[in-house]
Amino acid sequence: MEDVKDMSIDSLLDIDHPERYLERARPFAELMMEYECAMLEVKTKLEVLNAEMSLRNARNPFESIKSRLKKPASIIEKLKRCGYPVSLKSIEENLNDIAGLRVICSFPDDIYSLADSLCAQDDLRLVLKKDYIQNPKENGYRSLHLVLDVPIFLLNQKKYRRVEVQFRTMAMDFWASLEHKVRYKKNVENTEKLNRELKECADMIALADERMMNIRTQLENDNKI
Ligand code: 0O2
Repeated sequence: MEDVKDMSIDSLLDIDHPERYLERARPFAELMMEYECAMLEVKTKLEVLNAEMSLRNARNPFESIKSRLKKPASIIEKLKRCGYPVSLKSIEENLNDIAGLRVICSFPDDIYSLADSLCAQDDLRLVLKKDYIQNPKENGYRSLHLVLDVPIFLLNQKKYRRVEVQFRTMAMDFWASLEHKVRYKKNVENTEKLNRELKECADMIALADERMMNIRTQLENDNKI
């Protein structure tokens, strides 16, 4: 019998036989549960770092964490768009961002402190690091992305599941939300002009982030005992 993990999702959706569909949907639900557990593990790790760093430095290294599991429709759309088979095995092998965390920091240096501390944890495996802060995208997008393989301990086994963590300052996040809206809005007039303006805003934001960080550093130095 064909392994459910190798079956295409179209053939899993056997609408004439709902009982078979429910049976086959279980492995998908299990896979999503595992991604969710991995996401929770990383979220907890970040909260632990937040607790320790805020005690040491008398301020929080991040303002908030958002988490999301990619929706089934987006998963299928991405697999198809990238030319990958639409199956559970293909999700595991080809997609890095089923489980995603977004960590919003006040200052750029906190991003690197948090990311370095996270990567130094010996149970995590760093799969990929994309530094769009040092190397912004052409459109001005800035964030630090980590892809981590995270161990999860289930009833009878240990597995690794992948989690993407995006670190941004509040200002970078503000920019990315607006840029995302512009990109996905239909019937936008003069896109070129908007993109140029967005790029200028991204550069201003990067400068403002840097200057705010310098002010904070000066305050900290002035108040050192
Ligand atoms: P959503 O809804 O945010 O999840 P990959 O993710 O590996 O398929 P890629 O493009 O190499 O492909 O990944 P990359 O560059 O690490 O970017 C993935 C995610 O970063 C995107 O996810 C966005 O969340 C964010 N991102 C990357 N570039 C931009 C950008 O130019 N503008 C904005 N606003 N966000 C960006 P998704 O899947 O697009 O969407």
